[in-house]
Amino acid sequence: MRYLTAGESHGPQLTTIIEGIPSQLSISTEKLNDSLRRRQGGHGRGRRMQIEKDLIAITSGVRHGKSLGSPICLQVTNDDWTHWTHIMGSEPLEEGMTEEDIKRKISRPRPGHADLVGGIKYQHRDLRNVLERSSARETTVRVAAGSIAKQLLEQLDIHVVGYVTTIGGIHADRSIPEILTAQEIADRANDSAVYCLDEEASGEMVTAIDAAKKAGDTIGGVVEVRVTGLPPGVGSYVHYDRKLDARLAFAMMSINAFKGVELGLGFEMANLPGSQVHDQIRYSESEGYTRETNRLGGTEGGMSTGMPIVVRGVMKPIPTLYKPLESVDIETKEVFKASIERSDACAVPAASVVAEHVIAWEVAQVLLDTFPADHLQQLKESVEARRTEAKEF
Ligand code: EPS
Repeated sequence: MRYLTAGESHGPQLTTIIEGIPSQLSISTEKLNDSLRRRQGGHGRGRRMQIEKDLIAITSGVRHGKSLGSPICLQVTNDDWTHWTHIMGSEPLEEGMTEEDIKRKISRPRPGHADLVGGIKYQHRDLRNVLERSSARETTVRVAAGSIAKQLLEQLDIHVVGYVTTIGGIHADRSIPEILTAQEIADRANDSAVYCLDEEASGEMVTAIDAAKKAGDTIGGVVEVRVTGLPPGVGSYVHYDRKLDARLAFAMMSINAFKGVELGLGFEMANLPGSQVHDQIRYSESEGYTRETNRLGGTEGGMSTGMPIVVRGVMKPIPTLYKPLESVDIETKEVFKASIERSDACAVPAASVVAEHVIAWEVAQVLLDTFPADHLQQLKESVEARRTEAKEF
């Protein structure tokens, strides 16, 4: 399984082409649009989200609601494009016009963004050419690809949910998701303005976002993704590039503005003895092998244990600040203080939706590496066989 995305933030549309989804999978446009809607939400989003209404168009690979096994193409229109047709059009400039005549040319790289290094790398003197693609707008179609993966996993009783655990130094009670089902977690996250399961912390997070916005600043946070129902042995201890935990870390770090990843107790493990880190093994006829605790976050030796996967990622505060930071103009080489027109004060809630979907994609991909299948029934049988083998082992 693989996918590629294309599209600029203020271009006509975003596209993804997905390859390797088994045939015979029911694909719901409603679920796809629901994922896109959730990604657009969350307290702290800026004005751009009032312009966009992200809706999916499926243009190949699905017929009468079912996957065909051929590449699936998903497209989302940028409504803002109508304001940018001249600035972002693909046609050559009109005769006599230069890049200088185009409005919104950027020569002032924003600290913390891809602007400066991307400009050097591709020799773009108009840094808009970098900004347009490095923008988190691209996560729209990554979520769409992940929604297809989620729909595949649901058919196998594997559920993936994402939510916020920290914003701007305010922490949710980490024990809450332990006692909830995947559906309960999803419902509770949806009820919160910041997709956080802890009601009290949610309120404080909203206040913190408002305070940051008022101060012209931005704040980051931590998101957590849980995967339940994954059978044991998905991934590999044999090859470094097939390790499930390594692949999850890659997926999480591939999200715009993410700077760190941990599984289970994560970095806290540095402070604890082995006896308080590893999970003791238990056996019962009804459940097979389980672990008494889940401090390792659901993987051992690069493979799923059968316990829930618990993976967290940290998002840095968005670097587009109303409060100016110093940078250097690439034309004049003069120091300037950047002042920005439009930004999100906090996109951590939206990032929890992105994280849920990129992790779902990665899990589906590693699952299909472990159990290759052309059609859904074949995959179902392999997964069920592994569950039985694990119990009878
Ligand atoms: C983004 C800047 C803002 C965000 C955008 C990501 O967009 P604009 O520059 O148009 O105001 O709203 O996020 C999205 C468009 C999105 O769909 O999430 C950036 O610079 O990364």
